Amino acid sequence: MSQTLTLHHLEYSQSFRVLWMLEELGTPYELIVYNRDAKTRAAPDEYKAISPLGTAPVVTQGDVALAESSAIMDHILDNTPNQTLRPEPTSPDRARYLFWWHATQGSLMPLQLMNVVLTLSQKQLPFFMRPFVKLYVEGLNSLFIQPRLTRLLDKAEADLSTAPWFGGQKLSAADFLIAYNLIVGAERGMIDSAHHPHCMAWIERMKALPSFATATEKDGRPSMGFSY
Ligand SMILES: N[C@@H](CCC(=O)N[C@@H](CS)C(=O)NCC(=O)O)C(=O)O
Repeated sequence: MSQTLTLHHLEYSQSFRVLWMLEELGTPYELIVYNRDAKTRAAPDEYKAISPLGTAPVVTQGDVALAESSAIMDHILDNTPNQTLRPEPTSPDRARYLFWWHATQGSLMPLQLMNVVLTLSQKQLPFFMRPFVKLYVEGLNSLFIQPRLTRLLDKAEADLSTAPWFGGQKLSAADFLIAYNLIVGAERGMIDSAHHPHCMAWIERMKALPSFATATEKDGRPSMGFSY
């Protein structure tokens, strides 16, 4: 595709993944930054009008308007010659890369979202209902969410103890995809140095990339503070 790719970036959102990967690739693109609604923190109406799902990220290129982080990142990589952010199908790292590429959006993000939605929903309830709902939420957390999160984070720890990146020996698109989840997770206490030292060291390696500094500058915020 020869037309310019435009990233419509919603501040402090999952579109940071795309912004960060584009900065890492160093290929030309156009950037339009949108602020969240000051009151609701949702994407503004002008943003929702562009995105097929009303969510961030979205890119436009010619008459294509594409949503979904991982679809967008694959689309960008498909159109970037000589990039090295996906291990070749013949690479010994390929299976590991595919696992994290899909597990991030298919398993990790839904669990993190459920956690947030359940926590937030309790705050909306009338005071007298809270103790009952709290018990229900704790039950869901301990029966369903936490065991699955623990298995995933244990696997992340184990994998990062054998090779430095989620895609194996080389930095890959999987690192830029899962970075959002793990940085937010660290900010909210889901992972910490005592239990997940390899994940925390990987976050430091990611933040040391020059592309992190340029992407955060373009995002407009000096430090992280993402929301879903
Ligand atoms: N699975 C989607 C999730 C997109 C999503 O939920 N984005 C949030 C931002 S982090 C959003 O658009 N929130 C603003 C809103 O819903 O108004 C993706 O990876 O692109």
